[in-house]
Amino acid sequence: MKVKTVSTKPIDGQKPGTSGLRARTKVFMGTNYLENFVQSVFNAIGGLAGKTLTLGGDGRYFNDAAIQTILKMAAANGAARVLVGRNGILSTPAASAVIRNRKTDGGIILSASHNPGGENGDFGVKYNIAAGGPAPESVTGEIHRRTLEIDSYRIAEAPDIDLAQLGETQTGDMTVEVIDPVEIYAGLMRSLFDFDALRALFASGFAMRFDAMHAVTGPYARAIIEGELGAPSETVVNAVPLPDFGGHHPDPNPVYAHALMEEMFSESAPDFGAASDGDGDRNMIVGRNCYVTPSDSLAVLAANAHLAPGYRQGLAGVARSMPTSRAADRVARKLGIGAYETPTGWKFFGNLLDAGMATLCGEESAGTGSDHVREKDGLWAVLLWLNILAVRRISVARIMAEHWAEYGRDYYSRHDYEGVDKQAAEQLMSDLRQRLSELPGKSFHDLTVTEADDFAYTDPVDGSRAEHQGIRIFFGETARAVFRLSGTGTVGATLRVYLERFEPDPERQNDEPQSALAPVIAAANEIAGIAERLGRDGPDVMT
Ligand code: VG1
Ligand code: CO
Repeated sequence: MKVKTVSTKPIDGQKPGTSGLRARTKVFMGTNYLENFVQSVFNAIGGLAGKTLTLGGDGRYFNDAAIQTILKMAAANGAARVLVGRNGILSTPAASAVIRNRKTDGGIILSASHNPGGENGDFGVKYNIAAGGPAPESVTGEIHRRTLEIDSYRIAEAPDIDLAQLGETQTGDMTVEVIDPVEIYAGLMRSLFDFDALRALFASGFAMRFDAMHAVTGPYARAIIEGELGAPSETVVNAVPLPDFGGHHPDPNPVYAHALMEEMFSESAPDFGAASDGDGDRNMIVGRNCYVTPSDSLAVLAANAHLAPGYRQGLAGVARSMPTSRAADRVARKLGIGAYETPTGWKFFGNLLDAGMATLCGEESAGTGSDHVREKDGLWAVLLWLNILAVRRISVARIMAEHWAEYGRDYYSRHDYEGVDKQAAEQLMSDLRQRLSELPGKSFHDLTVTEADDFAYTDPVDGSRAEHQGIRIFFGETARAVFRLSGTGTVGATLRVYLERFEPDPERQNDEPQSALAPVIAAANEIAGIAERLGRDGPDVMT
């Protein structure tokens, strides 16, 4: 095998964000862009000599070419073995499962997740560590440092590998093992859930719609929900992954998964609906006439997880990202288990899961997961819901009503201002930061600020610290507004405003969230001066 050392220069902006490096697909396809970043990853982890890697992606445009490049670079950098999903496909949770099950030294996942794909969409690269989860800040920081000093990369001059055939081939001294993308993952799901009970549920006529949004979960959902659990063949829709996700935004929320929402709120709605995102780590849960917010979903799963075999022993603790509503904390308190609040992004859950401090984790952005892998896992969340429904045999709406009656309801919404001027957004945040100490005691739209801070987190396991993780404004015990800038966008900036209010009274738990939150929304807008500073009348997306 001939190895080429190619001279290169650092490229601006190769700083991993909330979840890996993301950029426009055309930027990734530009000269040395992918190669620089991948070589920087290899450099940051002390080289690849003798190591094994897991490799796969969500199938978006450029996935296949990028995989061939990375294989050649891995061979040139001395890797011993790379496990690749057939046709280059691995969902993010499946990649995590493969890293753990086959004990590879780490993995590379190609995805920009919920961002649109295609030649004019986005592409991304994430590096996961041997525990199976996203690289922690110490590693992503080192990767970034390496991108700033890179002067060459190594690549093998070798033919492309046929990734359509399962089995092993050699590239020089490196073995490429093409694996079934579903098998290890499906085995893990079988070990956690009562598949017999799920089969009985579907056999009883329980109807479900799963919208794979033309993204990577299609093949997984088909194999498990239709194949193993016997759901009718029309259960999974948009099941064939497309390089541009059919031109859609593969983000499972009521705005982008509106077709599913319409069906679930129609006369002929099935019992249960779900959707997942580009790389299969997010989930949306919706019952007949009943949308479940991700924050509520985490709380319901925590309260009911013991009904599934994999969690029969109970939970060690529940962790949520800071902007996620405090509904899960109420369940943890009742169960007498730990509740943790981490910065946004799955990488912050890894230590809690490794240390056995948390069993379930979740984010308001539709990510839920457990210690079975080290990523959020869309299909897992759907199967856990199904297992709970199979045991309780009541509707999703009934589950929610009972949950709120017991714990109270946390009205919740996130307002996104997308593609706004970066400078204006950064200025808005820094001005807010400056004013934090003067806010308490002031009133806005009948709400009085009691506390305001810039969220910082000290990891309880390794003591590492993350600062400036979002501005929290508390209005007493019950209401809160949070402001942060997105770390996954590729154009301009996205301001996220997270709004919540607790309602303990069952008589008042049936309002429409935007109206129930109206005072918090008005106060948040006024405090930050959103309209004047960003020149926007309202958010682009409300979830
Ligand atoms: C968003 C979400 C965050 C999630 C991240 C990656 O980040 O808010 O909760 O972990 O996406 O999800 P940000 O920085 O844009 O708010 V995924 O499914 O895109 O890997
Ligand atoms: Co995702």
